Amino acid sequence: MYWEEKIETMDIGTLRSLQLSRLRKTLERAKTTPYYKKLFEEIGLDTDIKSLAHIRDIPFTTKNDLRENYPYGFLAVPKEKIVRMHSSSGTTGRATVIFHTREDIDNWSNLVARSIYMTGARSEDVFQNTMGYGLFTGGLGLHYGAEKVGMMVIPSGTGNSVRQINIMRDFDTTVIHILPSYAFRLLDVFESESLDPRKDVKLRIAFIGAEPHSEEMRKKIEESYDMDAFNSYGLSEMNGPGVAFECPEKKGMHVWEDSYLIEVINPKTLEPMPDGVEGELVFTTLNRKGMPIIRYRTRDLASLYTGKCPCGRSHRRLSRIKGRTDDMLIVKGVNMFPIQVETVLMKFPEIGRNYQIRLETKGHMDEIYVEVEVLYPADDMREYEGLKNRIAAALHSEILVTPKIILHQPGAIPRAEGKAVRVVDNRVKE
Ligand code: DLL
Repeated sequence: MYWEEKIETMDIGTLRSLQLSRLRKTLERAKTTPYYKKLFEEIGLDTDIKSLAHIRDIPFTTKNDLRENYPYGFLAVPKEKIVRMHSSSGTTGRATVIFHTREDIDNWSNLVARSIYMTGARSEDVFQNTMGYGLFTGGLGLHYGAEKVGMMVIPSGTGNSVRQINIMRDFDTTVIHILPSYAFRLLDVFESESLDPRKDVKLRIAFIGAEPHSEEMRKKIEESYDMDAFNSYGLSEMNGPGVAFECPEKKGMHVWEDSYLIEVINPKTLEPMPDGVEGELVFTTLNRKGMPIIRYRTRDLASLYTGKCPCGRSHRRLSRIKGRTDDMLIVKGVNMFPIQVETVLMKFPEIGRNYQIRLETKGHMDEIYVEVEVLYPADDMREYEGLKNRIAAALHSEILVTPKIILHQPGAIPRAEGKAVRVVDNRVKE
């Protein structure tokens, strides 16, 4: 049931001591990097810290710090010790790059294997990895972990949906790694091939993650394919996937606290938030040799669950990610997150598999449009007038502004190659 029972079920006291000793080593290693050497000298840091709380004496590391010290300013080992580079999927500004030693790759793969094993996937399974291979960590990250578990790995990569389905059928794929938005898109392709994903393929487990998605979306994916879907969270700066993963209880994702120190802060005041209260996630690597990162501000918003998990693992659980601080939209003075729109949309069975939020300036006012595909084509979209009003009313009670709903035929809204683009902001910036 456990990949590493001793670590996964370690009592909290022992886990905290392990974290402290690993944190000290991390600070020692960080001291050798150009960036932290300078920082630690400036703040006069004694790396032999006495408690985990002392980490708060160290300033946060931001994406901007990584960018300004691009490419090698965070390296803690000579370059010849590095065996792999990955990069974040950020679309704005200079990419951030992350370097790994052989040991780092081994430790990361082990965390991914631990996560995979936790969901019930085993060496008998056939694993199809539909995530991008390359600089993105979703492909290679899961690949190495799945090989460690001993599954037969099919590195199908992204795109070519008909071939993806053929592979599933020819090789009896049982476990799949897939973006939640792509799991939806693939349903259209099953339909156009006159195939039923519940009957014509043998999928039993999916790892879904890398982008925000609602509980309602998970449920739809599970029902449509008749499989269990597990939420998987990670970010390139913390290796990639394998930072936090759901167990079969599906009530939060266990953060692997032997390898990451997690803090939740108020993104405005930067004060620590207690367990159970939503805030920005901040991570410190505890086991990375090539490129330690301390107190990295993720901009992701979530909370930590308190209380024991019935699965027996002691590592704290993370709630679903609500979005990034920079995903928050302020429309007509009201704050909202795209995921709130998704949660409402998913409750309408007539709604199809893609949606987009578009913001425009009309006069001096913000206007919000929610573009939605219907599930079944209509000869005349006017048939759906009633639906439009019902969606607008349901959205109003969730986000407190009334959006204009635009309904489209199935497949009409453009689809992104990788992670879904849920918001198009065309507002005039003053
Ligand atoms: O997306 C790593 C990953 C790959 C995770 C495959 C899971 C599966 P980046 O490209 O650096 O790394 O993007 C990281 O994606 O800060 C979140 O904003 C978002 N994200 C990742 N997983 C989830 C999730 C990978 N389960 C950024 N739910 C993160 C919501 C997620 N958002």
